[in-house]
Amino acid sequence: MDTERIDGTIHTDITPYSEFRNHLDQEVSIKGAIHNIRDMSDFAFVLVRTAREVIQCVYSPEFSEYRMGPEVKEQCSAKVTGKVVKSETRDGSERYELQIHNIEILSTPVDIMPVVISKKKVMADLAVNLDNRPVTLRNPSERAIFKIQEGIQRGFREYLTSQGFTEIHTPKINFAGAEGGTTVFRLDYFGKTVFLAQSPQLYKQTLVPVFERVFEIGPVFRAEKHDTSRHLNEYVSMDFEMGFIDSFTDIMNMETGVLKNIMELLKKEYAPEIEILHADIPQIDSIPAIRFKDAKALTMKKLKGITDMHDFDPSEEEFLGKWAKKEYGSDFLFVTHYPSSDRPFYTMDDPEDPEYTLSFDLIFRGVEITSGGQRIHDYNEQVAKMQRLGMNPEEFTTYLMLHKYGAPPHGGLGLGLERLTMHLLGFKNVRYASMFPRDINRVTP
Ligand code: AMO
Repeated sequence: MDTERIDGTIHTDITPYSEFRNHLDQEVSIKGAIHNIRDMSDFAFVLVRTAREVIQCVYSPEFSEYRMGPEVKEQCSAKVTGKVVKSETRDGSERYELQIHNIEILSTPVDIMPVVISKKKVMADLAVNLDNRPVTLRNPSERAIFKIQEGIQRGFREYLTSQGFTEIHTPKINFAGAEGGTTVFRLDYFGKTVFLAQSPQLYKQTLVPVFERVFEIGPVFRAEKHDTSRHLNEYVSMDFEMGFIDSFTDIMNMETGVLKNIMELLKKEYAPEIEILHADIPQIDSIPAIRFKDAKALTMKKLKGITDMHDFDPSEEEFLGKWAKKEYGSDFLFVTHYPSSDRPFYTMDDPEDPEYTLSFDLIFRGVEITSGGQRIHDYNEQVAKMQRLGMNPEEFTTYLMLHKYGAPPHGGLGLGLERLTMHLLGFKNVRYASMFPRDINRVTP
């Protein structure tokens, strides 16, 4: 019997675009989708979409014996072989193209595209774009959004790993809702009612006495019943939790470090996507912080019709975003010491003023992207707060093992990936920053 040995060696006969400069005037092959064909009568531009670039290839009968026929059409998968030459660019930048010697078709579509994706942007309204996600995501501009999103997650993960955090994954099918309120999805679990995780809150805290510092990037679910431009029913939450903190400002400092690292990584390794999307990547040196009370006084003075004294509405956040930019030149603003009545049961009240909490939100370009703070670590204090809020501590027995058997002072935060992406890229709707958004009217594709 013949057996093969698989030793992990990757054989490839294709040359990535980043290597083109080392192969000037040589023949190389690329594989990708035929993105666009522009026939210029005696020659043709054939744009090939590879994993990250769209490579310009030029067909002319002068270049080789090969004759391009009607079998070469948009969205075919193909292997294109040709000579690397420098292309002329208006701005004098370094670009390369292929003079085609051969096109080998690897697959052929059976239907025409439902939406044109070969232009710079998808020229369709949001609903049509989302209905056709499997193809619209192939558009280089749409794809760039999610490449940037990858960079954000890498920046988060790499920075926290460098700071001694352990990456965790917590269950998404849960015995209780962590964030309270009505935004919890119920699920029939073999006859029992369980809940989809609104956040990894209870588990990430539980893991502090185990690893001291933990983080998770994962999906969370919110049964938001309203259709807004900033809410999804499933989103990606980037969470961390750290033990032995001296104060909740330790968490804000860690987040500032995370954000600096994300922005630096994007500038360094995601320049092609930043260019495609004309993204304005903020420079972060430090982030100003203002107390909730003082921020409220500011919005009350400047805006009319403010009724909620325990939180901010979107117009107040927008105002505070502009205020931070004007006063401090900062795209970010921490708002600290939120009222106790507005924060979940695990939040530590401020011992100096228990009407307020040791908590914060981070506002980025006028929208909240993070909530965080110090948690209660004392068992009796946590049980008493639950009782004060009308909760039954017995429903949280396994969560309370954290406190019962000794937890260090700790805190953490949750950062919404789509919200951060949305405001980094200047979108008006969070759905643009979600590959396959889930909202009250959408569960497909
Ligand atoms: P919170 O509920 O404020 O806090 O959520 C944290 C961050 O998650 C994002 N976010 C959303 N993004 C899209 N659609 C939604 N429906 C949605 N809801 C929230 C926002 C928000 O700032 N456990 C705490 C965090 C912590 O204290 O560690 C929590 O989940 O960017």
